[in-house]
Amino acid sequence: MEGNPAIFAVLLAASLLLFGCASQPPPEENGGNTVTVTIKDFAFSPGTVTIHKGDTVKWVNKEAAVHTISALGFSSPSLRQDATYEHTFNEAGSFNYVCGIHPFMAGTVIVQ
Ligand SMILES: [Cu+2]
Repeated sequence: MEGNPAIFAVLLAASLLLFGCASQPPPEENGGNTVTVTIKDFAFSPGTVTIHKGDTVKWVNKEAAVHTISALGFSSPSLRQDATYEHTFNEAGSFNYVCGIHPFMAGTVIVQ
């Protein structure tokens, strides 16, 4: 009888682990993830991100210059240093965007 509680605890922990994994679907297949694009040195990094429908791209301005995200269907306000902007992509396609202040800054979001 004395060994049983320990065995039970191990089994419980194992089953919790298994259940925990099983209850989390593979994130890349189900949307709802957030991918971060950093703005630095007057460039978007990475310049091209590939995501799935329902995912969100979060832009973070990591420099003193003010930037925006400007695309056909959406645009951000002016982003000062450390400001962020998020957009959720619910349709598949290739979406090009630029900085509205520095149009030579370009990036692409590919939504699968
Ligand atoms: Cu800019």
